[in-house]
Amino acid sequence: MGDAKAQFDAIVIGAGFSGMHMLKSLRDRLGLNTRVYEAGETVGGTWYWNRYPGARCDSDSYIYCFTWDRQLLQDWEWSERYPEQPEILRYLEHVAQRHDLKRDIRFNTRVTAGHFDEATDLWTVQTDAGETATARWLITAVGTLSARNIPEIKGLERFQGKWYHTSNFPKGGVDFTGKRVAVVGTGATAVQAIPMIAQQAKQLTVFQRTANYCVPARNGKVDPEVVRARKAEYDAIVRRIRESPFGQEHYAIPKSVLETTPEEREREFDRMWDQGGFAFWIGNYQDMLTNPEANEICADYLRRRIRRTVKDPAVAERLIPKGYYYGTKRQPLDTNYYETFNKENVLLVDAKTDGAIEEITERGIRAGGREYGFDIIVFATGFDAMTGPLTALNLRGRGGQPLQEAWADGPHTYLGIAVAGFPNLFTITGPQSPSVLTNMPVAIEQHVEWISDCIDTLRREGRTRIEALPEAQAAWGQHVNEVISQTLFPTANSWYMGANIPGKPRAFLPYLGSEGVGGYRRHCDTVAAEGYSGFALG
Ligand code: NA7
Repeated sequence: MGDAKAQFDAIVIGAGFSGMHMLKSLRDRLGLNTRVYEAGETVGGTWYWNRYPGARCDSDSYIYCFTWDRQLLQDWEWSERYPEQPEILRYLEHVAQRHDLKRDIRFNTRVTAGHFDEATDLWTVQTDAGETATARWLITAVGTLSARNIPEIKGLERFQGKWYHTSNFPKGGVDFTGKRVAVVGTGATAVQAIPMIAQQAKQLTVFQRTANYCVPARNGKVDPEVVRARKAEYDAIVRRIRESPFGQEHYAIPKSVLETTPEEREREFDRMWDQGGFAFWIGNYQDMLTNPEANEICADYLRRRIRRTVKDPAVAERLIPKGYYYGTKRQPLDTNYYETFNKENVLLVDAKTDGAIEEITERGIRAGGREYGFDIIVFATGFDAMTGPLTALNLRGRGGQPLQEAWADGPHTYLGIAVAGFPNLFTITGPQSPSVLTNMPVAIEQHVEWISDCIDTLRREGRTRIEALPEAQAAWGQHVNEVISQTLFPTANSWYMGANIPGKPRAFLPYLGSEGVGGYRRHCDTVAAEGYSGFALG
């Protein structure tokens, strides 16, 4: 306590899935004196902050967890296919206790700046608690969707009701009973929250800027026989997800949808629809995300589903996405999302047909020239994804160059894990790594393992510095862009493209790869086996 100029071997920023695993690995495997700084009051990261009603993971729980504690895979019992936020937070608390992690985490402490000293090869960071600490290795574990986006809509400060961003709900929740509520946004978060809020609110008004293609999550209890079988073959499951394209047990159908008969593909679509989760998105025909014609066939199925579910045809038409290809924005998973618009107390205000939000007034929201009155406004307006949490750290590399400046025209990284000009900095699930296109824990574990092995090697070789070479970084950036340009992804105004944040440079933020996170893992392993090719070691 009170160590004004503390010294560590490694500093980790963030104590969610990434930071907890990184601490475990550096401290208990490598024996490093490690300090973690965490802005929240406890562990959990995303699962600490996102407490909106209906918040749950979108990946199956048996693979949305740490796999490095094999005994815990046997011991832990998830209550549902996709557990809710409080249960995931309880799980992470349990892991923190089981591995005695909290003693090395400084909570309620935000890193406000950091700089690399070229003379000593050390990072120094400052915190909002007035601490200064140095370390050889600086590892960011700040998440990809943690810098919240509260849109600059004129008049918010004069609103007389209450307002919340979904990633900053009060602990203990919000009672919507008898209230007139607005939800702004219809992304994956809103799709989870809207059916829950609609059950409580007197009147719920949803402000939609872009309609989304939702597919059913199909949450529920998992058959105990299935749970037992999975536990019996966990080693094989872990091997499979680590090698898989998306860290999931979904694999594309190795066939063009254009080569199928209407009956055959309808059967497959029904199967994926009934299976729920990401099956329809990443387990679909292999050309769905590369060929406009193939994409249209899949989108047509989803449009028919919306029309079948939503009773008012005019509302259904407004809920049907237009102007972008299915799957090029993050797939929201729903539980009664479309059904919710059949309720008497739910109103859809669509920017394209009813008019966009113009301003926030004392009483509510003005859109399309009409004022809607509210007691509560919920902003489900997303995040400054992937780069936002990193540029907020105010990191300065060689010559005092700020990261914000190095990334002024978009992120530049080597492997999404290192940045030229920022030696000894590792970015877990950084931009240009698979991260958000993957079941997150799988992407995280690959990075943590690779970083640990790297630091271990450098220490054994008596080295004090590793730095991405600019030419390796440039080649990686080119590769990331080449891969994605073969797909339909860059055509959408998605947060993957940075398009949700006004003024953000347009660049595809994650790395798709030809073989996804499995192929990426093999590539990173090759880089290590080659003595860290593409890096300068000192
Ligand atoms: P998203 O997916 O970025 O969704 C945000 C929603 O808010 C989306 O519908 C946006 O419309 C809308 N939005 C954003 N800014 C505005 C303004 N200024 N006015 C009106 N509407 C706006 O965030 P989520 O939190 O739902 O999901 C983020 C990720 O968390 C998710 O993908 C999972 O990986 C977990 P747009 O589509 O940009 O037109």
